[in-house]
Amino acid sequence: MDIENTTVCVVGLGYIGLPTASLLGTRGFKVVGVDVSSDVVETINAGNIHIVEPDLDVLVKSAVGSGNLSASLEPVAADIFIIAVPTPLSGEQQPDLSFIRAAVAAISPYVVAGNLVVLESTSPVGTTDEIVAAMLAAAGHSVGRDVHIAYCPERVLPGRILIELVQNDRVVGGINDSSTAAALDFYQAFVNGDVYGTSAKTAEMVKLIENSYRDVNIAFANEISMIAEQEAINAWEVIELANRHPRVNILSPGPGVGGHCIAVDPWFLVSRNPPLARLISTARQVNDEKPRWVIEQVKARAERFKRPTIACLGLAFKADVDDLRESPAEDIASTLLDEDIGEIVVCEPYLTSHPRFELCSLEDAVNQADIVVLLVDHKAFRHLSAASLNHKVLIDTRGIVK
Ligand code: SAJ
Repeated sequence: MDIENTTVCVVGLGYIGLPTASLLGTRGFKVVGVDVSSDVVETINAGNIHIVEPDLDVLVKSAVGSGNLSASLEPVAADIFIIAVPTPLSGEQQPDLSFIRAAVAAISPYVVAGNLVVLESTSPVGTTDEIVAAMLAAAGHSVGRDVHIAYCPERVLPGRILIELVQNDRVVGGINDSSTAAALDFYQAFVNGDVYGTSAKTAEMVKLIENSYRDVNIAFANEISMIAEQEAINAWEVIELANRHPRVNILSPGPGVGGHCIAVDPWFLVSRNPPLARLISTARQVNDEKPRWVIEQVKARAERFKRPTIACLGLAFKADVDDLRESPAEDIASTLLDEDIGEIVVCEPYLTSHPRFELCSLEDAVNQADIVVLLVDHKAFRHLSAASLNHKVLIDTRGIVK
């Protein structure tokens, strides 16, 4: 592929679009990133970033500085279009594909023969054919012949996005063989992992089952933790010992499943196939109900105090990120406050402020507390032991306190 003479238009400059656009820019592609927010566009054109991700600031600065990356409110003509817009859940756990529709409508006037259009947003099976290809065909484009269309799911882990964008294997699925071939050619130009070609529908389902697999496995771990608690057994020890079996690999229980992917994507499988996706749907419910179970544990422990001070350690949705999206930790701390279970003090080392909580140091939180609720396994909490917590009442939802 002639990288230097290939132009790419990336629609959506969020957690996936921006790292992808800046990576492509530093590899020599001429990239224009498109976002509906003028703040985002200005920030990026100034060489800065609006999201927190290790090393992304350096990459964006370098891509913008080299002249290979700029941001715009409107799409531009390009050889390759990448759509990386959000696909949230609307009410009743139904996927909201309006951002994809808007992105396809926005690029359609700029698409010409010879282009490749790739959807990266996590989407229900069939979206690439039924929305992207259908809309472009309805606009008069000869899809699959003149205009190639493919789906290529992102697989990167927040906190490791830049490493995983390059190292992870990728799956690309075209709406026909020539579309798959065009997409393979593009991704092989900047991915070090292997790139596998398949159909668009298969690639869409691959993405959804990856996150559903993790969700089901975590739900299993969460269910074990509730049964173990009932039996007065340490769930993490049970799982660690079971995992010594060569064919058992159970994940870790926690306060629930957060983030914008694993707590959302499995519903895309359920929504199209409700009677068939029973296990996936039940796992979602088990994980969604785990925060309430933790709250009930805290309430039960709080009964012996007149008005306990409860220290919540961590608010982020997982370890060592500042991201609060769908965070079970934040949900638990907020509910304890709403239900007035006691005085709530919060330590979240990755945030400097929070709209509901005054944040304090770990030491202050622990000193004030009658009950310590460990919600996130941040590095800063991993040295904690029962002794360092002065043997206070402890609810360790992550199983890290020694
Ligand atoms: N969690 C547990 N126990 C575990 C592992 C995770 O309770 O053993 C919880 C976390 O605390 C967190 C949630 O699950 O609340 C999700 O965290 P995660 O680290 O499992 O996943 P994400 O949401 O940060 O990223 C996932 C990844 N998918 C898989 O590992 C299959 C990532 O590769 C995807 O690119 C990303 O979703 C996405 O964008 O879809």
